[in-house]
Amino acid sequence: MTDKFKFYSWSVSLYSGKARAYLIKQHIDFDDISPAEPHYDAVIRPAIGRWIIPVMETPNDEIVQDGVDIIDWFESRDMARLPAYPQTPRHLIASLIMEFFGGEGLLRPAMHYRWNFDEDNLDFILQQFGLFAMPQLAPEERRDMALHASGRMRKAAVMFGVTPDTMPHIEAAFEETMAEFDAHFAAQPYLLGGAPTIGDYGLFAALYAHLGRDPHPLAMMQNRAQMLFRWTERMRNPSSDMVEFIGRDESLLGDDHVPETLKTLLRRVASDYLPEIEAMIAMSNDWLAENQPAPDEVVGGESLGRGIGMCQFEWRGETLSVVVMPYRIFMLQRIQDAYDALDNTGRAEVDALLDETGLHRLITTRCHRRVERKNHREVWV
Ligand SMILES: N[C@@H](CCC(=O)N[C@@H](CS)C(=O)NCC(=O)O)C(=O)O
Repeated sequence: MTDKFKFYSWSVSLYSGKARAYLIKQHIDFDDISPAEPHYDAVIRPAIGRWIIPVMETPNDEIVQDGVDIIDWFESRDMARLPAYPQTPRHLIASLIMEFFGGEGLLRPAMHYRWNFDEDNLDFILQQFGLFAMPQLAPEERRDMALHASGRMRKAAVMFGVTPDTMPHIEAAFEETMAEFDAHFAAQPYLLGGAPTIGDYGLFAALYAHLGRDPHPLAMMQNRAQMLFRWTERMRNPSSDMVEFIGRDESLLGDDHVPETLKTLLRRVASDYLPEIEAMIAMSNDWLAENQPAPDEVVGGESLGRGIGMCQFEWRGETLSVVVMPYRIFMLQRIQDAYDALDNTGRAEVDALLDETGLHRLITTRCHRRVERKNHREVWV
């Protein structure tokens, strides 16, 4: 028995970064533990029914899977030093939108910049994957196994819409996005002022493990988006780490204010992610009508698949074909639920923000069935 939380994770893992940044910022006493530890296969994996990270084990041996569930475990117990969910309407909705964008919407550039720049990245990636997955093996054996395992992840990049035709667009869009983040973090330490919120944690998923840590995109960020790079550093620091913002404290911007630089980022979500969300929901609704999953049926079935098919949408003059993953319905619901829970005044304020940034369809584009998390899995309700 220990008082520490155990955090099963890898530094190379996109979703581990989201929950780890939260634990660090809340000053939670935890240890990072590799899923290569025998306890993972003996206890954790049977309990959650699949191999996945991050997983948290509490001092009372409770097992919590999924970045959202780990964060909400602390939030629902009032254990947060800096609450992740803002109390004011515009801040709450903007922050949840950025959480969704960071964990799901930025996966295309995250996969592209990890897997398609072998000259700069491959030695580092294989060394790191081997090191974390198989620390007990000799370095050269680790590399061979990591190389073998990497084939599946390269294929996943294609499933997210990374193809020779789309690559130039993914790169152009990410360069623009990086500049927009850089402008925001030149003016604000975090998304909403002096403290991180759920949007920061979600963004940290893609913007750290892949885009702010793999050699090629890291060099891009360090050379061209230094204030974004500073934010990735800040998000790993238990202090507020905002030395360059003289006189700021750990409070959010007053009056529910959404700065122009954040509105620009919301417009980016509208241009670069909303078309995919609409296509994903349309496909999911068709799929639901045809397949009629029973209530509580595990999404993806017993095969443990995360996708239910592919959808197509237009973006920058290309037709993209991407996997439809119901976890994203769960993430979209979080925004829609928060919106539905607002009073009339709050809703009107949020409506104005969404209209101004082209994001109103994020609220009106709804799946006919809900996706919830139950027994560490996503299920159809
Ligand atoms: N929604 C999950 C996603 C976790 C996830 O996809 N983790 C990746 C590593 S970043 C993983 O474990 N992949 C294993 C696999 O797909 O087999 C969360 O937020 O925890």
